[in-house]
Amino acid sequence: MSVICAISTPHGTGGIAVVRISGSGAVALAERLVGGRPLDRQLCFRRIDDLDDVVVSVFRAPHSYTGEDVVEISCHGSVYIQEELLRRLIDLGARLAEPGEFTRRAFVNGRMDLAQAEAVADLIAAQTRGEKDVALSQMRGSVSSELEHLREQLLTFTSLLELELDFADHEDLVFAERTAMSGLVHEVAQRIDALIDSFSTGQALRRGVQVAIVGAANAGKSTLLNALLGDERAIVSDIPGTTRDTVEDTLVIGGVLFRLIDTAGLRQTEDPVEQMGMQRSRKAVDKADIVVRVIDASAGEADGCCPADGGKHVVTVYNKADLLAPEDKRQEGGLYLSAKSGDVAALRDELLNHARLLLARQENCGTVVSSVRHYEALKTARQALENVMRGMDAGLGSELLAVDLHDCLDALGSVTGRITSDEVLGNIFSKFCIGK
Ligand SMILES: Nc1nc2c(ncn2[C@@H]2O[C@H](COP(=O)(O)OP(=O)(O)OP(=O)(O)O)[C@@H](O)[C@H]2O)c(=O)[nH]1
Ligand SMILES: [Mg+2]
Repeated sequence: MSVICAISTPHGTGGIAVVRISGSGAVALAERLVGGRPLDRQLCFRRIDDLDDVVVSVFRAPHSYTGEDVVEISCHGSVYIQEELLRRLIDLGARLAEPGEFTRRAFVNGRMDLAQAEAVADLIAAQTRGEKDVALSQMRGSVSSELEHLREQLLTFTSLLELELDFADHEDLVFAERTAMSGLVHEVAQRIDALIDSFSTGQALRRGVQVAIVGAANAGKSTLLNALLGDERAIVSDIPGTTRDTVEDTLVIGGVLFRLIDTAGLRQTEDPVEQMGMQRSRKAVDKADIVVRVIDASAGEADGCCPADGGKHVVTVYNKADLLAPEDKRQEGGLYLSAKSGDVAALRDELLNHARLLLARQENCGTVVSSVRHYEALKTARQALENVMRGMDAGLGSELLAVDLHDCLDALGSVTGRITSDEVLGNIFSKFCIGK
C-alpha cells in the first residue's frame, strides 16, 4: 500500500509536533528526508540541516499501529516546520493521509477489529473520565471479545444444523440437540439484552447525563440553570412564560458530563407558541435520565408537574427558600434552595449521586455499549434470536432455523467488522481526524 503521511498533532503551534508516515517504504523515505545514517534503531536523533533538529521513532511491520512500517518524526512545533516536513515527504512520493486512514489500515491489517477502531475515535473525543473509561475498555476489546464469544457459541449449533441439512434424506438424524440449543439461545439472548440495556448508560456517558429542569412557570428554572452553570445562559424575568423553547448546556460535575435542559414553564395558556414550548418540556422529561422538579416554595401548593415515567430519577427542588421563614422549610424529600443566591452546591451533589447510581452498571457489569451502530446491530441480532426461539417452539426444520441463526451471526459479526462493506467503513473512518 502507498506510503501515507500526516501531521498527527493538533493544527497550530505547540511545543513539539509529530508527523507520521506509514506504508512499505516508509523507513527509506524518512531516511531520505532526514539524511544521515540509516534509521537502524527505534529512536534516532537527526539534524535536518536547513530545517530542524528532530527525533525519529521507527516501528517496523508488523509491530506498529498500522501493522506496516511506521515512522514518527517529532519536530519543534512550528507550523512552518510541520508543513515543510509534510511538503518534503509528498515531494519524495508519500501522499497525504485521509481522515482515519492510519486506523483503517490497522483494521485492514488485523491489528484491531472494527469496534476497537471505532473506540480509538471515541477515546480521542473523550472529554470526561466516564467517556474515556468506556472508550478505553472498548479499544482494549471488551465489546469485541464479548460478542465474539457469543458468536462462537451460536456458530457451533449453526454448523450442526447445517450438518443435518447435508443428511436431509435421513429425517430422524439430529446433530444439534434441541434442548441444549434452546438453552444456549436463551442464554445468548439474555446476554444480548443486557448489552442492549447498557446502551442507556453508554449514551449517558457519551452525550452526558440528561437532566430536564421542569416545573410551573416562574418557579425559577432558568435561574437555577444559570446558577448551576455559573453563567447567564437563559433569560430570567418575573414574567411567567419567559422560557419558550428548551435551553441546553453542558456541565461537568465530579468528572461526569451532564446535559442540562431548561424548559418552558407549565401553566394554562391559550398562547399557541407557549403550548408548543410546553410540548417540548414534556419531551425533555421523556428523554431525561434525571428530572429536576422545581417548585416555587414561596407560592404555596405544588404544581403537580411530575414526570410520566415512574422509573426516572427525580430531584425535587423547593426554590426561593430565601423568601421563607426557617419553620416553613418543612417538606421532606426535597432540597430547599435559593437559585437566585447562586448557592446550588446541594443540588450539584444530588445530581452527582443520581448519576453515580445511573452509571453504576458500568462498574458492575463491565461491558457497556455506547455506539448507535452497535446498538442497532444488537437489536437486529436479538430479533433474529427471537425468530429462532419461535421457530424452535413451532418445530421448524433445520434449514429455516439456520437462516435466522445466520442473520444473528451476521449482525454480531458486523460490530467487529467480520461482515462489513466499503460504505460502512467509509462512514466510520471519515469521522476520524487526519493523522489518526
Ligand atoms: N427571591 C427569589 N426569587 C427567585 C429565585 N429564583 C428565581 N427567582 C425569581 O423568579 C422569577 C422567575 O425566574 P425564572 O428563572 O425566569 O423562572 P422560570 O421558572 O424559568 O420561568 P418561566 O421560564 O417563565 O417558566 C425571576 O424574577 C427570578 O429573579 C429565588 O431563589 N429567590
Ligand atoms: Mg425560564
